[in-house]
Amino acid sequence: MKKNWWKESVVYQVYWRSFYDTDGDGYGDLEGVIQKLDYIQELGADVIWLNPCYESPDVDNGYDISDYRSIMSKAGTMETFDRLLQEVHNRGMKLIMDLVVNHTSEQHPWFKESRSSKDNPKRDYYIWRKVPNNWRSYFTPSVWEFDDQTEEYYFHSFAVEQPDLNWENPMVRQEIYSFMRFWLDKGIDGFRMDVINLLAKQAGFPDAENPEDISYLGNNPGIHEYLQEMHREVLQHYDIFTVGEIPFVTPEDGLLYVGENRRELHTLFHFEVCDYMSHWDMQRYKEIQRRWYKGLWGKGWNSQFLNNHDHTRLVTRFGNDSAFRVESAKCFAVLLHLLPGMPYIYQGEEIGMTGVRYKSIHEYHDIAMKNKYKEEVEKGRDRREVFGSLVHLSRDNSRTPVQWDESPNAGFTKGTPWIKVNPNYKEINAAQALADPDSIFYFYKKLIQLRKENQIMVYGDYQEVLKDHQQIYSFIRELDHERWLVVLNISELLVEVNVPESFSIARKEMLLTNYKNEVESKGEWTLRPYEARIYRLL
Ligand code: ISL
Repeated sequence: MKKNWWKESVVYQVYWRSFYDTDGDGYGDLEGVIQKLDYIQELGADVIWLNPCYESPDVDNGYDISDYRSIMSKAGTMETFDRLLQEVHNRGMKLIMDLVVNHTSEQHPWFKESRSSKDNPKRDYYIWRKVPNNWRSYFTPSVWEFDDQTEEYYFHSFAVEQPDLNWENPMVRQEIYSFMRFWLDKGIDGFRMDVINLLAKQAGFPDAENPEDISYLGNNPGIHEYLQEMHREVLQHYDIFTVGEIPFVTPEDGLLYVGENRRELHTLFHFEVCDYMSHWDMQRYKEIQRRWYKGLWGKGWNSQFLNNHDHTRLVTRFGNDSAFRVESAKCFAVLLHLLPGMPYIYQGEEIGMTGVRYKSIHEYHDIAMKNKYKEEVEKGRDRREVFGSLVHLSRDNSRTPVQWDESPNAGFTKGTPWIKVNPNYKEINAAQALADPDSIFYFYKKLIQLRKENQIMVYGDYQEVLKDHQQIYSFIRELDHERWLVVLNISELLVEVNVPESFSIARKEMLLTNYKNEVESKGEWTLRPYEARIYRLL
């Protein structure tokens, strides 16, 4: 297996607007990231992924960019960004930025020109049609929006305010490569590429048989030519790391994006879990891991994550955010850090932050949720019922401010936070975690430390044990002559496990566990709710 620095890294995702506010405007800022770098370093993560902080009207929290070469004033200035990058590098860490090039903001000067007249030189920077088809977008009932000025429809995969760029136009591609070089020349260490498999569109936009299945938006012919060109023109000239956000992808297709011989991307996020598995489903999860391991191992690199700024906090969605919050947070941490692939930690995950329940739709900000609410209510559905169906997976669940301490607003801001702080901040916060040697924070720290000292966590093969067990997820990682056994009880039950004799009688060393004192007799182990154990087999 080819070794690379990025394969050995742990990524910490900073959603800066909810991270730490230093100027009192209620939004986190880049200065706040600088001030908390020691905290991230203490945890041990080596790469920071910064969500978009470019100039933007902020309709979709920075994913609607109006100037690719400047910093949004809420986040700070270019001077602050340069200092942040320097400070990250001073600590031996790396910084990757979000690259959002499937679409821009409707306020981007290119779109303003494009929509101004049919013969504007930038008309073809976007996708215009006289007649819409029946596709729906991620955030609205149609991908087409009628524009009065020229009486045609433009295409948008997300909100109306996020028109899609026309990647068929070579000038668009060159503009994008040029600003990618601008950031890379500053010394950033790579990109997380937003919905990068959506760049190529289906020729002719044929109507879909089932418009609700929006997978027609991605993986269309031409996508690999674009990415290979991007690699040739830009990526290959820098020692960087790239991760593509790739919805609707199978391992077979995934390999086309991240295959080591493909000259496209290094790694990907697939969404078989986060987009489709609303609650924990053991057999399904194991099957997904099995298939992706088989599809990629030895050929391309995977990522492991169970939440991010779009996906509800993992303890709330997949674990137990009340009685077993700490146990389940640690159990999933072991899972994510021991499975093959790069682990991602989303800010606040390391202190076991939970999802949130606001009382009314007016307290939510997520454009995906608000648009869906409006759409369903306009169909005549009951408001409360629609609201109730959306809160569980609202993206705002993971966007509440990081809970730093028990002071007002969780120490996140001295002003009014742009989104309400989770009311549980007095019990769950970083100050408390840092003061408790048994905290989730220090458990993550140990896992990261373990990875730094043991390449088996990165390059070791993966083999399932107790494959069909409903509560237990167990597997072996193996590298050279070393073997580790991971045993996880992903349930609230006390589970008696008949472990294969070869393991139960084997001499083994416990490397990490989230319970004190193991309960074990020959051939039979008792695992408490969300108990996690990592053994080295001797
Ligand atoms: O959030 C989702 C489901 O709840 C995802 O399907 C998500 O919309 C999709 O993965 C694309 O997300 C990315 O691009 C969007 C942006 O709103 C998201 O924040 C970003 O992560 C448009 O740029």
